[in-house]
Amino acid sequence: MEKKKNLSNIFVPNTDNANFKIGIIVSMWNDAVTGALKEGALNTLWEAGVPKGNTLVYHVPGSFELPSAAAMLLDANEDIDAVICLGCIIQGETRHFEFIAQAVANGIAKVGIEYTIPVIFGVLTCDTAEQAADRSGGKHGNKGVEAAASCLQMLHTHKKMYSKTGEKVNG
Ligand code: DLZ
Repeated sequence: MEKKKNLSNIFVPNTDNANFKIGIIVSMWNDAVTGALKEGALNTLWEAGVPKGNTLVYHVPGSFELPSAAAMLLDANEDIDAVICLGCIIQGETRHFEFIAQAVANGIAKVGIEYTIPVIFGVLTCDTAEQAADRSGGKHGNKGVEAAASCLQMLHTHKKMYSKTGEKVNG
């Protein structure tokens, strides 16, 4: 049998997650794909012990709106510990793709730096709809699962930084 490359096979911290409150912003553009990303992200968080009541989902029209929605959410809710942004940008006939992808990547990075909390880039940038399907529960895994795993890893790293308990390396 062909060995499938599954990028979702990454470490998911599964202890001490019960107090995390996580916002998930989902773009409605290519909603079959982003719906699958959302499902992957939510199931990963819940299976890792984040209570269902601590995962708050919001929808926006397209990926371009993800960074501003993440900033709005953090502005409105001081108790949110992290935000996962989920979207799917597919190459079309015009230059929309490059402008949107660049703005979204830069915007999401900027929100994370400004608020100094994890703001995760769970946005597919694909040439074709098939590539997007392969990465939203298909043969290349589910980017939503990876986004949730990255979010939990970053939350634990953040916690260690703020409690000044980094790993000490002897040598
Ligand atoms: C306009 C547009 C286009 C052409 N393509 C996509 C896409 O592939 N993926 C996506 O998430 N959004 C797309 N959008 C919508 C923009 O992200 C945005 O919602 C609109 O330009 C309104 O600001």
